Amino acid sequence: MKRRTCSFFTDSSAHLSIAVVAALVFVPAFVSANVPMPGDVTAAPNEASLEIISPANGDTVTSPVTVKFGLAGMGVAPAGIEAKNTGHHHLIIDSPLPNVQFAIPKDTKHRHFGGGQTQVTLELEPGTHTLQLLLGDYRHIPHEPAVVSEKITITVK
Ligand SMILES: [Cu+2]
Repeated sequence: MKRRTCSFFTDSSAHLSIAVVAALVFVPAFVSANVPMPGDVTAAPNEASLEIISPANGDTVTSPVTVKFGLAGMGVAPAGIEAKNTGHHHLIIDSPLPNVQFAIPKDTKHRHFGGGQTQVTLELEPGTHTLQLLLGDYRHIPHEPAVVSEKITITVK
């Protein structure tokens, strides 16, 4: 009797291990894609708008440059906080708009302001630079419709 129980347990653990290995192999691939499931997008009101208050498009500035973010029709909430009609700012520097179906990349060209900041002071090399704002939800995924500013070009002396 004891032996049968033991053998059943061993058999069941083996199956469990296979399930765990399968989960480890497949789940990270799914998570890294970070695509919201259908119906799981965060809605933004149609009247929401996002702009770079300063500098202005075409400005010539000196580094460091303070960039001020202007959001209307929605509120700012820190990353990780799910609240209706809110999001946090992302500044895209010298880079095209990322695919808005995915979580926004996080690197030197895609800066996240997950603390709810509404401006940043940047050190920029002399030359021309492009700046664009994109709002992300609590998971860093753009809203539907995406709340995005015009892309501006500035020159740093
Ligand atoms: Cu973010």
